[in-house]
Amino acid sequence: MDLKTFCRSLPKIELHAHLTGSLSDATVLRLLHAKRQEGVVDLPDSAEVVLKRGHNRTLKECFEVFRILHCLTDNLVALRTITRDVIREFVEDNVQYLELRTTPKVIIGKMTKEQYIETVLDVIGEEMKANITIRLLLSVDRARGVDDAWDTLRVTKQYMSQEKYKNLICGLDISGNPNVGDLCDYIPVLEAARKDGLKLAVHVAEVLNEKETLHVLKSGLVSRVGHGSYIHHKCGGTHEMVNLVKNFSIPIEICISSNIKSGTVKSISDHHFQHWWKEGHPVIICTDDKGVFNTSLSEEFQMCAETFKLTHDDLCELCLCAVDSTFLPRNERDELRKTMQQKLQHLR
Ligand code: 6MZ
Repeated sequence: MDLKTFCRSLPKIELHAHLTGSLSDATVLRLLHAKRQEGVVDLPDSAEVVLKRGHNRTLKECFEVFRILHCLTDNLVALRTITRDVIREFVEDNVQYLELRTTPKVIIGKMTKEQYIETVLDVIGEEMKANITIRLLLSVDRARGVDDAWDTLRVTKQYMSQEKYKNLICGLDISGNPNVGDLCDYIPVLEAARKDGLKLAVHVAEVLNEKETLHVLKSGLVSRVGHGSYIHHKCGGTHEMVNLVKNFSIPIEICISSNIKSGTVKSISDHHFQHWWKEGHPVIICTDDKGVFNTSLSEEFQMCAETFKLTHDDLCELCLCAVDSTFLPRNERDELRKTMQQKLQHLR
Protein backbone atom coordinates (compact mmCIF):
# COMPACT_ATOMS: atom_id res chain seq x y z
CA MET A 1 0.00 0.00 0.00
CA ASP A 2 1.49 3.40 -0.90
CA LEU A 3 2.06 5.91 1.87
CA LYS A 4 -0.79 8.23 0.89
CA THR A 5 -3.35 5.42 0.93
CA PHE A 6 -1.89 4.06 4.14
CA CYS A 7 -2.20 7.44 5.91
CA ARG A 8 -5.78 7.81 4.76
CA SER A 9 -6.60 4.30 5.98
CA LEU A 10 -5.13 4.89 9.43
CA PRO A 11 -7.77 5.25 12.14
CA LYS A 12 -6.78 8.67 13.43
CA ILE A 13 -7.24 10.85 16.48
CA GLU A 14 -7.44 14.63 16.09
CA LEU A 15 -6.81 16.63 19.24
CA HIS A 16 -6.03 20.12 17.96
CA ALA A 17 -8.58 21.47 15.49
CA HIS A 18 -10.05 24.98 15.67
CA LEU A 19 -13.58 24.96 14.27
CA THR A 20 -13.44 28.15 12.20
CA GLY A 21 -9.92 27.47 10.97
CA SER A 22 -11.04 24.06 9.72
CA LEU A 23 -13.56 25.32 7.15
CA SER A 24 -13.14 23.83 3.69
CA ASP A 25 -13.42 25.89 0.49
CA ALA A 26 -16.79 24.31 -0.21
CA THR A 27 -18.14 25.51 3.14
CA VAL A 28 -16.68 28.99 2.75
CA LEU A 29 -18.27 29.30 -0.69
CA ARG A 30 -21.60 28.26 0.74
CA LEU A 31 -21.30 30.86 3.50
CA LEU A 32 -20.41 33.53 0.95
CA HIS A 33 -23.44 32.60 -1.11
CA ALA A 34 -25.65 32.89 1.97
CA LYS A 35 -24.21 36.33 2.75
CA ARG A 36 -24.82 37.52 -0.80
CA GLN A 37 -28.41 36.30 -0.55
CA GLU A 38 -28.70 38.44 2.57
CA GLY A 39 -27.62 41.38 0.44
CA VAL A 40 -24.15 41.79 1.87
CA VAL A 41 -22.17 43.20 -1.06
CA ASP A 42 -18.61 43.86 0.07
CA LEU A 43 -17.56 40.21 0.02
CA PRO A 44 -15.60 39.34 -3.14
CA ASP A 45 -12.31 40.73 -1.81
CA SER A 46 -12.66 38.87 1.46
CA ALA A 47 -13.52 35.70 -0.43
CA GLU A 48 -10.35 35.97 -2.44
CA VAL A 49 -8.29 36.34 0.72
CA VAL A 50 -9.97 33.41 2.43
CA LEU A 51 -9.72 31.12 -0.56
CA LYS A 52 -6.04 31.68 -1.29
CA ARG A 53 -5.38 28.14 -0.22
CA GLY A 54 -1.96 26.61 0.11
CA HIS A 55 -0.31 30.00 0.28
CA ASN A 56 2.01 30.70 3.13
CA ARG A 57 0.62 33.32 5.45
CA THR A 58 2.30 35.05 8.33
CA LEU A 59 0.56 34.62 11.68
CA LYS A 60 -0.67 38.19 11.35
CA GLU A 61 -2.28 37.33 8.00
CA CYS A 62 -3.79 34.15 9.48
CA PHE A 63 -5.53 36.23 12.11
CA GLU A 64 -6.85 38.52 9.38
CA VAL A 65 -8.31 35.42 7.70
CA PHE A 66 -9.94 34.37 10.99
CA ARG A 67 -11.50 37.83 11.24
CA ILE A 68 -13.06 37.44 7.79
CA LEU A 69 -14.22 33.89 8.54
CA HIS A 70 -15.80 35.13 11.76
CA CYS A 71 -17.79 37.70 9.72
CA LEU A 72 -19.08 34.88 7.52
CA THR A 73 -20.06 32.78 10.53
CA ASP A 74 -21.74 35.48 12.60
CA ASN A 75 -25.07 33.70 13.06
CA LEU A 76 -26.40 30.45 14.47
CA VAL A 77 -27.45 29.01 11.11
CA ALA A 78 -23.92 29.39 9.79
CA LEU A 79 -22.51 27.97 13.02
CA ARG A 80 -24.64 24.86 12.60
CA THR A 81 -23.51 24.44 9.02
CA ILE A 82 -19.82 24.80 9.75
CA THR A 83 -19.87 22.48 12.76
CA ARG A 84 -21.61 19.78 10.76
CA ASP A 85 -19.38 20.22 7.68
CA VAL A 86 -16.16 20.14 9.66
CA ILE A 87 -17.16 17.03 11.60
CA ARG A 88 -18.17 15.22 8.40
CA GLU A 89 -14.89 16.11 6.74
CA PHE A 90 -12.97 14.65 9.67
CA VAL A 91 -15.10 11.49 9.44
CA GLU A 92 -14.31 11.35 5.72
CA ASP A 93 -10.61 11.45 6.62
CA ASN A 94 -11.05 8.43 8.89
CA VAL A 95 -10.81 10.31 12.18
CA GLN A 96 -12.20 8.07 14.92
CA TYR A 97 -12.00 10.50 17.78
CA LEU A 98 -12.14 14.27 17.48
CA GLU A 99 -11.58 16.94 20.09
CA LEU A 100 -12.89 20.04 18.39
CA ARG A 101 -12.23 23.46 19.90
CA THR A 102 -13.92 26.78 19.37
CA THR A 103 -14.20 30.24 20.92
CA PRO A 104 -17.76 31.02 22.03
CA LYS A 105 -18.73 34.42 20.67
CA VAL A 106 -21.24 37.11 21.50
CA ILE A 107 -22.73 38.94 18.55
CA ILE A 108 -25.28 41.47 19.65
CA GLY A 109 -28.72 40.65 18.31
CA LYS A 110 -27.47 37.40 16.76
CA MET A 111 -26.02 35.12 19.42
CA THR A 112 -24.97 34.82 23.02
CA LYS A 113 -22.12 32.62 24.27
CA GLU A 114 -24.75 30.28 25.64
CA GLN A 115 -26.43 29.93 22.25
CA TYR A 116 -23.07 29.49 20.56
CA ILE A 117 -22.05 26.61 22.84
CA GLU A 118 -25.48 25.01 22.75
CA THR A 119 -25.57 25.06 18.94
CA VAL A 120 -22.13 23.44 18.63
CA LEU A 121 -22.99 20.83 21.28
CA ASP A 122 -26.31 20.02 19.59
CA VAL A 123 -24.61 19.39 16.26
CA ILE A 124 -21.92 17.28 17.94
CA GLY A 125 -24.68 15.19 19.52
CA GLU A 126 -26.41 14.77 16.16
CA GLU A 127 -23.25 13.88 14.24
CA MET A 128 -21.85 11.35 16.71
CA LYS A 129 -22.28 7.99 15.10
CA ALA A 130 -20.68 4.59 15.47
CA ASN A 131 -17.70 5.73 13.41
CA ILE A 132 -16.77 8.84 15.40
CA THR A 133 -16.62 10.09 18.96
CA ILE A 134 -16.47 13.85 19.43
CA ARG A 135 -15.70 16.06 22.40
CA LEU A 136 -15.57 19.83 22.71
CA LEU A 137 -12.99 22.16 24.19
CA LEU A 138 -14.06 25.74 24.73
CA SER A 139 -11.42 28.21 23.64
CA VAL A 140 -10.31 31.30 25.45
CA ASP A 141 -8.84 33.88 23.07
CA ARG A 142 -5.85 35.51 24.76
CA ALA A 143 -6.43 38.65 22.72
CA ARG A 144 -9.87 39.21 24.27
CA GLY A 145 -8.72 39.80 27.81
CA VAL A 146 -9.13 38.06 31.15
CA ASP A 147 -12.72 39.19 31.80
CA ASP A 148 -13.85 37.46 28.64
CA ALA A 149 -11.97 34.32 29.76
CA TRP A 150 -13.79 34.30 33.11
CA ASP A 151 -17.06 34.71 31.27
CA THR A 152 -16.26 31.76 28.98
CA LEU A 153 -15.42 29.63 32.00
CA ARG A 154 -18.70 30.62 33.65
CA VAL A 155 -20.75 29.59 30.61
CA THR A 156 -18.71 26.42 30.14
CA LYS A 157 -19.50 25.35 33.71
CA GLN A 158 -23.16 26.00 33.08
CA TYR A 159 -23.16 23.48 30.22
CA MET A 160 -20.93 20.96 31.99
CA SER A 161 -23.52 20.66 34.70
CA GLN A 162 -26.38 19.96 32.29
CA GLU A 163 -27.15 16.26 32.00
CA LYS A 164 -27.72 16.50 28.25
CA TYR A 165 -24.31 18.04 27.52
CA LYS A 166 -21.98 17.42 30.38
CA ASN A 167 -20.01 14.53 28.93
CA LEU A 168 -19.42 16.35 25.68
CA ILE A 169 -17.29 19.14 27.12
CA CYS A 170 -13.84 17.86 27.97
CA GLY A 171 -11.67 20.89 28.51
CA LEU A 172 -10.60 24.45 28.00
CA ASP A 173 -8.16 25.72 25.39
CA ILE A 174 -6.19 28.93 25.43
CA SER A 175 -5.37 30.15 21.96
CA GLY A 176 -5.39 33.37 19.97
CA ASN A 177 -2.63 35.49 18.51
CA PRO A 178 0.49 34.59 20.53
CA ASN A 179 1.88 38.07 19.92
CA VAL A 180 -1.04 39.70 21.71
CA GLY A 181 -1.67 39.66 25.47
CA ASP A 182 0.19 37.74 28.17
CA LEU A 183 -0.61 34.12 29.06
CA CYS A 184 0.59 34.74 32.62
CA ASP A 185 -2.50 36.90 33.21
CA TYR A 186 -4.68 33.84 32.57
CA ILE A 187 -3.19 31.63 35.29
CA PRO A 188 -6.01 32.34 37.79
CA VAL A 189 -8.57 31.31 35.13
CA LEU A 190 -6.62 28.12 34.46
CA GLU A 191 -6.47 27.35 38.18
CA ALA A 192 -10.21 27.80 38.53
CA ALA A 193 -10.89 25.69 35.43
CA ARG A 194 -8.76 22.85 36.77
CA LYS A 195 -10.63 22.99 40.08
CA ASP A 196 -13.86 22.69 38.10
CA GLY A 197 -12.57 19.46 36.56
CA LEU A 198 -11.60 20.79 33.14
CA LYS A 199 -8.45 19.58 31.41
CA LEU A 200 -6.37 22.32 29.86
CA ALA A 201 -4.90 22.45 26.36
CA VAL A 202 -2.83 25.59 26.18
CA HIS A 203 -1.03 27.13 23.22
CA VAL A 204 2.44 27.50 24.62
CA ALA A 205 5.59 28.76 22.83
CA GLU A 206 4.03 28.95 19.38
CA VAL A 207 6.43 31.87 19.07
CA LEU A 208 9.55 32.52 21.13
CA ASN A 209 8.58 33.87 24.55
CA GLU A 210 10.78 32.53 27.30
CA LYS A 211 9.19 34.30 30.25
CA GLU A 212 5.63 33.32 29.41
CA THR A 213 6.56 29.75 28.47
CA LEU A 214 8.43 29.11 31.72
CA HIS A 215 5.74 30.69 33.85
CA VAL A 216 2.94 28.64 32.31
CA LEU A 217 4.88 25.36 32.34
CA LYS A 218 5.90 25.90 35.97
CA SER A 219 2.26 26.36 36.98
CA GLY A 220 1.77 22.61 36.48
CA LEU A 221 -1.74 23.31 35.16
CA VAL A 222 -1.26 22.40 31.52
CA SER A 223 -2.62 19.01 30.44
CA ARG A 224 -1.47 19.32 26.81
CA VAL A 225 0.77 21.82 25.07
CA GLY A 226 -0.40 23.26 21.74
CA HIS A 227 2.50 23.77 19.30
CA GLY A 228 5.34 24.17 21.81
CA SER A 229 7.65 25.14 18.96
CA TYR A 230 10.09 27.00 21.24
CA ILE A 231 10.33 24.59 24.15
CA HIS A 232 12.95 22.08 23.09
CA HIS A 233 16.51 23.26 23.73
CA LYS A 234 17.45 22.29 20.16
CA CYS A 235 14.75 24.65 18.86
CA GLY A 236 15.26 27.85 20.81
CA GLY A 237 13.91 26.65 24.17
CA THR A 238 15.88 25.60 27.23
CA HIS A 239 16.74 22.44 29.18
CA GLU A 240 14.61 23.77 32.03
CA MET A 241 11.53 23.93 29.78
CA VAL A 242 12.19 20.43 28.44
CA ASN A 243 12.53 19.10 31.98
CA LEU A 244 9.24 20.70 33.01
CA VAL A 245 7.41 19.17 30.04
CA LYS A 246 8.97 15.79 30.77
CA ASN A 247 8.47 15.88 34.53
CA PHE A 248 4.82 16.83 34.19
CA SER A 249 4.47 14.34 31.25
CA ILE A 250 2.74 16.93 29.08
CA PRO A 251 1.92 15.62 25.60
CA ILE A 252 2.63 18.00 22.72
CA GLU A 253 0.13 18.71 19.93
CA ILE A 254 2.16 18.91 16.72
CA CYS A 255 0.81 21.04 13.86
CA ILE A 256 3.45 20.94 11.13
CA SER A 257 1.71 22.66 8.19
CA SER A 258 0.46 25.42 10.45
CA ASN A 259 3.95 26.08 11.83
CA ILE A 260 5.65 26.03 8.44
CA LYS A 261 3.03 27.97 6.51
CA SER A 262 2.63 30.64 9.17
CA GLY A 263 6.42 30.89 9.40
CA THR A 264 6.71 30.23 13.14
CA VAL A 265 9.05 27.32 12.30
CA LYS A 266 11.60 27.96 9.54
CA SER A 267 11.44 24.66 7.69
CA ILE A 268 10.08 21.19 8.20
CA SER A 269 13.57 19.75 8.70
CA ASP A 270 13.92 22.10 11.71
CA HIS A 271 10.61 21.00 13.20
CA HIS A 272 10.64 20.12 16.91
CA PHE A 273 8.57 16.96 16.28
CA GLN A 274 11.75 14.98 15.59
CA HIS A 275 13.39 15.71 18.95
CA TRP A 276 10.41 14.76 21.10
CA TRP A 277 9.72 11.71 18.95
CA LYS A 278 13.30 10.45 19.21
CA GLU A 279 13.16 10.92 22.98
CA GLY A 280 9.93 8.91 23.21
CA HIS A 281 7.93 11.86 24.53
CA PRO A 282 4.18 11.78 23.69
CA VAL A 283 3.42 13.76 20.54
CA ILE A 284 0.14 13.93 18.66
CA ILE A 285 -0.04 14.87 14.98
CA CYS A 286 -2.81 17.42 14.44
CA THR A 287 -4.10 19.83 11.78
CA ASP A 288 -4.70 23.06 13.77
CA ASP A 289 -6.66 24.79 10.96
CA LYS A 290 -7.09 22.36 8.09
CA GLY A 291 -8.94 24.95 5.98
CA VAL A 292 -6.64 27.90 6.47
CA PHE A 293 -3.56 25.75 5.90
CA ASN A 294 -5.11 23.61 3.17
CA THR A 295 -4.32 20.27 4.75
CA SER A 296 -5.91 17.16 6.26
CA LEU A 297 -4.87 14.90 9.11
CA SER A 298 -3.86 12.19 6.62
CA GLU A 299 -1.64 14.67 4.80
CA GLU A 300 -0.01 15.72 8.07
CA PHE A 301 0.81 12.06 8.79
CA GLN A 302 2.18 11.60 5.29
CA MET A 303 4.38 14.69 5.46
CA CYS A 304 5.69 13.69 8.84
CA ALA A 305 6.46 10.15 7.63
CA GLU A 306 8.23 11.37 4.51
CA THR A 307 10.32 13.97 6.31
CA PHE A 308 11.30 11.98 9.36
CA LYS A 309 11.46 8.55 7.72
CA LEU A 310 8.72 7.01 9.83
CA THR A 311 7.72 3.42 9.11
CA HIS A 312 4.14 2.17 8.83
CA ASP A 313 4.59 0.72 12.32
CA ASP A 314 5.69 4.13 13.65
CA LEU A 315 2.55 5.69 12.19
CA CYS A 316 0.33 3.04 13.78
CA GLU A 317 2.11 3.68 17.08
CA LEU A 318 1.46 7.43 16.79
CA CYS A 319 -2.25 6.77 16.24
CA LEU A 320 -2.51 4.38 19.15
CA CYS A 321 -0.47 6.45 21.60
CA ALA A 322 -2.67 9.47 20.93
CA VAL A 323 -5.38 7.67 22.93
CA ASP A 324 -3.42 8.36 26.14
CA SER A 325 -3.37 12.08 25.40
CA THR A 326 -7.12 12.43 24.95
CA PHE A 327 -9.18 14.17 27.63
CA LEU A 328 -11.51 11.19 27.94
CA PRO A 329 -12.09 9.53 31.31
CA ARG A 330 -10.18 6.28 31.83
CA ASN A 331 -13.01 3.86 30.93
CA GLU A 332 -13.76 5.69 27.67
CA ARG A 333 -10.06 5.81 26.83
CA ASP A 334 -9.85 2.05 27.30
CA GLU A 335 -12.80 1.59 24.97
CA LEU A 336 -11.23 3.84 22.36
CA ARG A 337 -7.89 2.02 22.68
CA LYS A 338 -9.62 -1.29 22.00
CA THR A 339 -11.36 0.08 18.90
CA MET A 340 -8.12 1.59 17.64
CA GLN A 341 -6.19 -1.64 18.22
CA GLN A 342 -8.77 -3.63 16.28
CA LYS A 343 -8.71 -1.24 13.35
CA LEU A 344 -4.92 -0.98 13.34
CA GLN A 345 -4.55 -4.75 13.32
CA HIS A 346 -5.85 -4.84 9.76
CA LEU A 347 -3.17 -2.38 8.69
CA ARG A 348 -0.07 -3.76 10.40
C1 6MZ B 1 -3.31 30.55 17.99
C2 6MZ B 1 -5.19 30.01 16.80
C3 6MZ B 1 -4.40 29.47 15.78
O1 6MZ B 1 -12.29 29.48 17.82
O2 6MZ B 1 -13.29 30.80 15.97
N1 6MZ B 1 -6.48 29.86 16.45
N2 6MZ B 1 -4.65 30.54 17.90
N3 6MZ B 1 -2.50 30.08 17.03
C4 6MZ B 1 -2.99 29.55 15.90
N4 6MZ B 1 -2.11 29.12 14.96
C5 6MZ B 1 -2.24 29.35 13.57
N5 6MZ B 1 -5.23 28.98 14.84
C6 6MZ B 1 -6.50 29.22 15.27
O3 6MZ B 1 -11.41 29.23 15.51
C7 6MZ B 1 -10.52 30.26 15.10
C8 6MZ B 1 -9.73 30.77 16.29
O4 6MZ B 1 -8.82 29.78 16.76
C9 6MZ B 1 -7.63 30.35 17.25
C10 6MZ B 1 -7.78 31.86 17.08
O5 6MZ B 1 -8.24 32.43 18.26
C11 6MZ B 1 -8.81 31.96 15.96
O6 6MZ B 1 -9.52 33.18 15.97
P1 6MZ B 1 -12.71 29.48 16.40
O7 6MZ B 1 -13.59 28.33 16.04
